Amino acid sequence: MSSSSSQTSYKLYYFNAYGRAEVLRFLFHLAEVEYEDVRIEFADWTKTKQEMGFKQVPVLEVDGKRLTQSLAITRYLAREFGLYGKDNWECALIDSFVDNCQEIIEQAIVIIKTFEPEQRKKEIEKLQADVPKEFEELEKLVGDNNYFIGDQITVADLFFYNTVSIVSQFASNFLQTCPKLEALRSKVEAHPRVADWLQKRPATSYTG
Ligand SMILES: N[C@@H](CCC(=O)N[C@@H](CS)C(=O)NCC(=O)O)C(=O)O
Repeated sequence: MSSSSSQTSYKLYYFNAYGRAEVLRFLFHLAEVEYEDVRIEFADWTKTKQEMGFKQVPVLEVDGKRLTQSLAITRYLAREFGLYGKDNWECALIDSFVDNCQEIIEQAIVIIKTFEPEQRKKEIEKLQADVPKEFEELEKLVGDNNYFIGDQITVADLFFYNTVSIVSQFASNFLQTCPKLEALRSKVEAHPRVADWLQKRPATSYTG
């Protein structure tokens, strides 16, 4: 963990939703680092949007400096909190795993953004047909370690767990042919700090 983490002031801006910010909240909770979890109400967004970099969230403020892009923020916090790999190769393996998960998430986001009922139904069917194959590819990346890398939980495990949660809104049984991933999902969920956040986190009506 960075020696400066305990004095650093963090402010995370996102909607009152899980979506692209929840993995960041998991990271803070695992590292036991305090932050201000600013949850913007959708009704206030038109005004608040103007104050956000690239007019989007999540945005992370670190001692008053702002960072955009959820994956950049994810990696920054993982590095700060010691939840990344121990060398460049492990970090690259984690990046690859996370980026593959992100591609799956993007398919779910298409559904979240599609309001026309027929089109939405088609997008859901597409996701249900495609994601099991994509998880089977991810399964091949998981070795025989306790977690994705070694014996310690990292951002890869948290990101994967969050991906499964997002996809579960639209599909079920998609890990049926992926025993290693299913075991990883259960292990992450049973991690004491993850379990604690799952129990404590505010419920949101909008999970995407
Ligand atoms: N590539 C960006 C995408 C950010 C993004 O699409 N944010 C959405 C919420 S998930 C947003 O701000 N939507 C409101 C808007 O664009 O007005 C990232 O990963 O941070």
